[in-house]
Amino acid sequence: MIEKTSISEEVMFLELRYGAHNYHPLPVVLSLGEGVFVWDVEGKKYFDFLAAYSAVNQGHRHPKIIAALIKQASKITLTSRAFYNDSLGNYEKYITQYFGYDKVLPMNTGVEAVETAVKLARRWGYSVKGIAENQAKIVWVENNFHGRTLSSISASTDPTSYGGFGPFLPGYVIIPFNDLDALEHALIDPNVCAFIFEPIQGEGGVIVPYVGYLNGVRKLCTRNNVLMVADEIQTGLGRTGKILACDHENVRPDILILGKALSGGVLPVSAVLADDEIMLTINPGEHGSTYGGNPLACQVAVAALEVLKDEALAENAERMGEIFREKLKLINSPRIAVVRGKGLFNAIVIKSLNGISAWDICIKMMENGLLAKPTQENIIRFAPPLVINEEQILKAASIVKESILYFDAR
Ligand code: IF1
Repeated sequence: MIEKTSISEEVMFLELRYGAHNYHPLPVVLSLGEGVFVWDVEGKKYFDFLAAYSAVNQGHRHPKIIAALIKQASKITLTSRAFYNDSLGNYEKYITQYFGYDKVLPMNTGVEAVETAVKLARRWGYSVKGIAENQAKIVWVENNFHGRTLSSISASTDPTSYGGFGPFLPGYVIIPFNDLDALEHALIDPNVCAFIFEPIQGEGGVIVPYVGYLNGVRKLCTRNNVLMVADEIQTGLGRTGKILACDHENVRPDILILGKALSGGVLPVSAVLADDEIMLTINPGEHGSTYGGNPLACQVAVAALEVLKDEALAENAERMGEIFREKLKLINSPRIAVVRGKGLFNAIVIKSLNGISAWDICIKMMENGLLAKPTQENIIRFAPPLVINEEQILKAASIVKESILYFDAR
């Protein structure tokens, strides 16, 4: 008798057979999401503790965001920037006043926004700082993640990201993260136009810099006439307990990069914010994108930003994150090397004992109803939607505890 495969197995086979093998997903097939929960095709319910890598901060299918999507989808979705549309100007006014910048350049994916920031920084370097043509340098930090395009992987120190894709973009200098001496030394070079970094390193394993680092970066960039560029694609929009991770030290980057939760997980929306001295160095026809600033994205982004503020999601992330870390630190297991994070951007570093890996623990958590995924082999990142409440965070913490202690008991 032929074993009837489950729906999940059939779906996973389709991806194996017909899709590129550029991911190794957890063996779960999702088909429904609401708030902090997702359901698989067999109807099993899970806590979503990845939130699509912080793109679903407002929770799956937030009603206000979906309503904005449906309303605009019934009018017009895409005009291109060859013409004006009646959503972009209002969105530009709203987001620039929300974050306190003169202007915004709308893009789609996070990496496109990073590319835009690189081009803006170089252009500013040439036309304002006076760097000689094609001599501009950009300083990045080790263990960064800024996306998968050649210009972003040219900054990567992770062979999994850059291996086999060379040659790489010139003019990049890479220094250690969380090291102001290294930054001070790197910025002496008058050809440096920008320092681009994540205020907390996500893919690097939720690496939180020491208090004062962001302030130090701000001072060194100002002193050396170098643009401070914060990639807040993952750390921004409430994730770390403030609207921006830079807000923890009241530091204002010269260029702010946003993405992911800017659309609440509904469609790709990213943005680069800067003041006129930087933004107006790019002239008509010198940069753009087919979908950048489309009316659907504009309406969804306004709703997504309103939800963050109206529901005080950054403040909730602060409170729920405290509770979550406290519970994780109480788990008495030799497998837990470190618990760290800020707001609802947290991770545990796993010690691999008797051959049990972070992946094995994620599989056990999946069986127990919580989805999270390892990064850097031995680190499990926990990043639920910011709408999570105390009852849910306590339940999730108990699932993490039960799943880790399961292996200690064997
Ligand atoms: C994948 C990682 C996270 C980002 C920061 C730019 C981008 C990202 C700080 C590019 C995107 C995503 C990409 C996705 C998985 C996820 C990820 F594991 F890859 F590293 F979140 F940590 N800056 N991160 O985190 O934005 O172009 O993807 O919209 O590539 O597997 P994007």
